Amino acid sequence: TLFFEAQRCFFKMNSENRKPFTVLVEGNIGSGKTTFLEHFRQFEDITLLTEPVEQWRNLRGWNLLDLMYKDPAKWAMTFQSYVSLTMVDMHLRPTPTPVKLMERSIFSARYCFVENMLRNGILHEAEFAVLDEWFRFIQQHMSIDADLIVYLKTSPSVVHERIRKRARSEEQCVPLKYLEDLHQLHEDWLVNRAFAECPAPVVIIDADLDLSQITDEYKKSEHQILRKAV
Ligand code: DGT
Repeated sequence: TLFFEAQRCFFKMNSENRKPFTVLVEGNIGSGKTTFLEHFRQFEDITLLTEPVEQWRNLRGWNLLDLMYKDPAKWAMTFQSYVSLTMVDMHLRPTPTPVKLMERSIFSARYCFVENMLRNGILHEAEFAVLDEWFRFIQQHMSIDADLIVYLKTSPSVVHERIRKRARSEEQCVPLKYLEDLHQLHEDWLVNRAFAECPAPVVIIDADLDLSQITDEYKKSEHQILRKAV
């Protein structure tokens, strides 16, 4: 019995220490990341980490997302440092299942949003330097690896229209140019590989399709995600 007990403990330790197969769901604002994650709610053995945006809208009663959109020069640094914290929290969150799906990551925060804010002068170079040092430190010292990236690829004009329709109050002044810039940065990061770091293989999904057709598109990626769940 001692042998069996030891064996049981060994298996338990092993399954607790085993890292989940981690999938990052990426794409422009309004590309349907939340809908994609919700599609996988029907399957067992997957942990879904959705909507960090709700935390950004309510930190002890403060709506950081709104502050950032209303006065970016003043609030961008504060907003991005909180985004980094919520992302690290998701990356490190212990997961009881063999598969973990995350909406966005610390990588898109750095390579798309922070990069964009640096390029258009919203972040001072000194502020950027601090955020980038944090990013590098986190990369070196914390376990934030991913196994697969699902890139929900869209056209800026399509997401612009979706954002207008969903009417999230903070986003009413988001111009098409902003979505075009973010689109290009997603492409540079995930398709053109312009940044040193692309943390995992990328699956591209055509996310311009509307809701009635997109389920078929989502199904195409199911096997890549689910076969890891066994
Ligand atoms: P979905 O489900 O694809 O429609 O996704 P969304 O649009 O609900 O979620 P997301 O993360 O693309 O964007 C949420 C809002 O937060 C959006 O107004 C853009 C903003 N946002 C997200 N991440 C960052 C970031 O790292 N920096 C900045 N400045 N804004 C961000």
